[in-house]
Amino acid sequence: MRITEAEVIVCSPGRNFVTLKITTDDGVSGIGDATLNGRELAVAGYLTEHIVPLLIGRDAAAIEDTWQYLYHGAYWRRGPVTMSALSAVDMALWDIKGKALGVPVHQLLGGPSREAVLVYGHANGADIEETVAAVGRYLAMGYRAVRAQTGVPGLRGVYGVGRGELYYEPAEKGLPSEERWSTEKYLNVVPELFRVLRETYGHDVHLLHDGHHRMTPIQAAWLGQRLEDSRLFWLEDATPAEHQQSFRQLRSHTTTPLAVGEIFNSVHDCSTLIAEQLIDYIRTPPARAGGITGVRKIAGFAEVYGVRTGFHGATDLSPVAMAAALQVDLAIPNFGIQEYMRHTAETDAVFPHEYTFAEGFLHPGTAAGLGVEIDEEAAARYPYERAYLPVNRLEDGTVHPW
Ligand code: CS2
Ligand code: MG
Repeated sequence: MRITEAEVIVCSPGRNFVTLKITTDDGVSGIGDATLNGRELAVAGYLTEHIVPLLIGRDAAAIEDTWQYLYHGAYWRRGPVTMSALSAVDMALWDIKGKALGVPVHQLLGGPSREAVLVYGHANGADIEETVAAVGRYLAMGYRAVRAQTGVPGLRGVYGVGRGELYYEPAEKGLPSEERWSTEKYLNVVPELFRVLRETYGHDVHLLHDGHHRMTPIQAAWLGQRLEDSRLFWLEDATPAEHQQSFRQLRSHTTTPLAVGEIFNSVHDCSTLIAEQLIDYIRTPPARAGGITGVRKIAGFAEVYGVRTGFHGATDLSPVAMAAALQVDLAIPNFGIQEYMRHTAETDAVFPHEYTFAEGFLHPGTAAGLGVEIDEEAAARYPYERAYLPVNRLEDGTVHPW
């Protein structure tokens, strides 16, 4: 089965997406998500100019060899642009293999290890009261796990708050907006938020929180200690993880479970975190790590150390990325949870898919391949418009992780 065509489709049904479609001489085609929020055309260009010429004529069935060829062949390996492009190629080839064999991809990964995939939603509000009410709405929708993010008195724009009830889209058309941040003001609020949430909803629901890379290790340790009685499912991105060793300090101070990895793109970014059991969940999804082939390397390594997965699944990962993640979620033994930020109706119309939500779980469906398609005519109705993620600054103007 030879690759005869590879097409990069850029569209913007409410937000920008980049999709790679690979077609073979048997007429079977597969798709992969290549969206990198705020840098979409960098990946589209990498694919079009440097990857597509290498794909034509290759054996579509040789997935691992293609992965190694594109990973090592670049020489300048790793990095979000390179690995987002490789991720799209890999997802598309697994999609083709599943379709050619007439089975959903998880059947090629050892078959199902569970019936369905536990997911978490995103509740947010301008203050504790609003956020507690929003969590209640998610529980009423059947979610068994909810992430809670609240506004902070004295701060205007805060990560994770105020982008709508079901959809949280941080990227904005035009030049980057600027936000102001104070970790001290943030730390005044978060322990109380989760105390009230536990008082209101008890301990039978999973609660999660995203620190979004903003605390120093010792600030994160302080917060982790004060969240222990609230028994979070996880505290995510508590401190910037480029410096993996900083998690030794954090881990030594708190038993609050830790998750990290949505901005990683290879097992090398998290090998210390996993091997020293400094984290409980690794978040690097198929869209970042080199597709299904890439995350299998990370998940297999993590299994040895008792670290579970919790793949990133925000709105800027398309339904194609979600479908690919669900195939892996269903099969691997050390699955933890799947993030599920819903997409808008216009996005879902461009990417019709099999997966469905029911009572707190996603069910990937039985379609062969990944279980998702792209409606190219619908996609053409939504032209790309450059958009950027916000830039964050401390109150004195110093740039700070967003
Ligand atoms: C967040 C994301 O979902 C999450 O955990 O970290 O919303 C993240 O901010 C976006 O994916 C960035 O594009
Ligand atoms: Mg996050």
